[in-house]
Parts: sequence; structure tokens; C-alpha cells
Amino acid sequence: MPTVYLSLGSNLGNREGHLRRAIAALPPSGVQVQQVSSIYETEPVDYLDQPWFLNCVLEAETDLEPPALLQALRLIESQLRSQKEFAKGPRKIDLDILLYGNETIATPELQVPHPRMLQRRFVLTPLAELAPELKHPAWEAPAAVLLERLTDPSQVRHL
Ligand code: PH2
Ligand code: MG
Ligand code: MG
Repeated sequence: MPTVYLSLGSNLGNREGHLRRAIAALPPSGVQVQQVSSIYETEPVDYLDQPWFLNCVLEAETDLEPPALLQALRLIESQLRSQKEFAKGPRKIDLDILLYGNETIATPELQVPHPRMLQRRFVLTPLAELAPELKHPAWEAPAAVLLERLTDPSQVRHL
């Protein structure tokens, strides 16, 4: 079974509760959670005029193929009634696929590794906590080294 890494984020309402509910919804959807990082409070990036996020990363195993995994995550988002007001804006819960084994996927619906993950401190900090040695074939270095080299000035605080 491939190992997958997912990024979770919430910046509306009971942020920690939304993360916990999303994590609890994964196993019944066919995603066996192996490890969950600490939760971090993070400054918004890209679209700055929105509340701070809580973010974490988890490692899981799944038999779902990438499109089915994406669909499962979207279903959990809609079950938690995350109505995105606009792209990159505030939301109750956001579930993104960071990595799917060693695969590289480039379709209009899904890009893996997540195209912006190596520029984002709110992703690399929890990922390097879980899997410092992790290295996708397309990366120049493992996660912990990429985090050390990162220039993203946005703040990430251990909750
Ligand atoms: N998600 C975004 C845009 N900006 N900033 C932080 N800190 N955390 C996020 O999860 C996040 C973001 C789009 O999904
Ligand atoms: Mg996202
Ligand atoms: Mg998303």
C-alpha cells in the first residue's frame, strides 16, 4: 500500500475541532492514518487578509488510487461543510494531498507532489517533524534539509 502525506488546514470557527474531525473521518473512507504531526498556528500565505490557520500533516496508507483519494478528501471537506468562499481564502477545513508514494502526477485535477509545498513553511515544518528523511525522487534533498534552506518568512508556531 502506498504511503501518502496529507496537509490539513483550518482558519474558521473551532479550528482544532475541524482538524480532529477530518482526521477521524479518514479511516472510514479507506485512509489508514499512521502518524499525525503536532498542530501549528500559522500566518496566512498567498491571500494575507484572513485569520491565522491551524495546520498539521499526517502520514497514511491507502488502497485508494489518487483520483479516488482526492474524491474522498473532497467528500470529507463537504461533510464538514467547508464552503470555500474563494480560492486560497478562509475555510473550515482544507485537505490536500502532498505526496502519494514516489509518484509524480500532473493532471488538471491533481498535481503531486503538491506544487507549492516546498515553498511553504506551514507544510514543511510539520512534514519534517514527521519524516525528516523523506525525499521524493524529484527533490534535491530530504524534507528536513529543504526546511532548513527555506526562505518563507511567514510565521509558524508550535501550538
Ligand atoms: N492554505 C491556503 C492559502 N494559505 N496559509 C496558511 N498559513 N495555511 C494554509 O493552510 C493555507 C494558507 C490555501 O489552501
Ligand atoms: Mg490548500
Ligand atoms: Mg485544498
